[in-house]
Amino acid sequence: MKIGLLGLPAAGKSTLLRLLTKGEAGGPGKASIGVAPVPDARVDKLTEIYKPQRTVYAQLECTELPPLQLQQQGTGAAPGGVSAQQLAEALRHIDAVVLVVRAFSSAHVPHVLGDVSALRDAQMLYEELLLMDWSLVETRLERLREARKKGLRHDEEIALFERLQPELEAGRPLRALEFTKDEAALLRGYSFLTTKPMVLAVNVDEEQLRQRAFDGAEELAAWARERAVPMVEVAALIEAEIEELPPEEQAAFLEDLGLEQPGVARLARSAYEALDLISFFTAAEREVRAWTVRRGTGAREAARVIHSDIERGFIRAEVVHFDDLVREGSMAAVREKGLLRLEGKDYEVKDGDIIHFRFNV
Ligand SMILES: Nc1nc2c(ncn2[C@@H]2O[C@H](COP(=O)(O)OP(=O)(O)OP(=O)(O)O)[C@@H](O)[C@H]2O)c(=O)[nH]1
Ligand SMILES: [Mg+2]
Repeated sequence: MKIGLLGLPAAGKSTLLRLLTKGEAGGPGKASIGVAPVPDARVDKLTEIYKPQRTVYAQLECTELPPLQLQQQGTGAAPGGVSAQQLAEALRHIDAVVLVVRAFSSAHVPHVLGDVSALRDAQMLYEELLLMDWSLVETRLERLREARKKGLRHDEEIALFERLQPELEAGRPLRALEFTKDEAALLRGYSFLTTKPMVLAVNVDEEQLRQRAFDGAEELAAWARERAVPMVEVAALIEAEIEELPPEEQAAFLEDLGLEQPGVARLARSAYEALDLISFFTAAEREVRAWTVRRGTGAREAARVIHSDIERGFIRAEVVHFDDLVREGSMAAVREKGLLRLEGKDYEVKDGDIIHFRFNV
């Protein structure tokens, strides 16, 4: 699963990527792709219980997309950068889009449009995605109509695409529309962009973070809510500074800012949830670890994310839910109360299941 950071130039994408990936990516001279741990209080709790040699959080691959150039918006400004087509191509390879918009003001970093408006920027990015899909539909329709002149029928596809255009023009992403099974199958062949889940990251400065407000915050929140886009505020620059501190000092700084956890942690979590991913855990003295599957995955298939041998040799899954373990306090108590379940290959894994797989190879 890969998430892509999309934004105007200097919105703070690289700073965010560096934070998300704990310095693996996004720095000067570093890759623009890296792995972000997804924070999870349940994993912390299991670590407390098991005191393992190592703890591994769920992970998301994160990448910075080329900045959206303004000439793509028809304003004729800003040379350089990649073409709209190259950007669309880069976007096709990602599973969820994080729209990064800037609310911070800075004399050192001028905004490409002169003034700062997070709402305007969010709208611009959103409309760009709609436009890219609209163009894809348009190109495809032209080809299909040409083919029809030569006697080739593609009536269903033409009807579907003709329905999509006005929806996209009205600002509705394909994600919000309903399709029949056949239509959905047709669409899957195209990797449209507005079918992907989106999260909005608002990059605020220290003052805005302390005030819990920035210009236009309410309008932006309403805009995001109407589109069912989760919105997360992050203070990229300060959080990056806090990251540089020794771990024991970090908590005090976060607390001073009124934060329970860094904004970037909430961002990773939001993206994970927007992708409809769930975590199951393996827990032992050696390692406590969160594993990622799509909601609805069966036990045997889930075993594959650990190792293909476990999937192949699957016998059964011993499952206890995280909540049950924490309530009972220990695995021994869980067993005693009969809360440890034996499940077969088709058992649907639930978010928060702690699983021990029995297998032989
Ligand atoms: N004051 C302030 N400056 C910030 C903040 N976030 C990022 N910056 C600065 O803005 C500049 C651009 O940040 P980047 O993270 O490189 O932004 P970007 O979106 O990756 O930029 P491009 O890749 O060039 O499009 C850097 O000088 C950052 O230090 C912030 O929250 N507050
Ligand atoms: Mg950058």
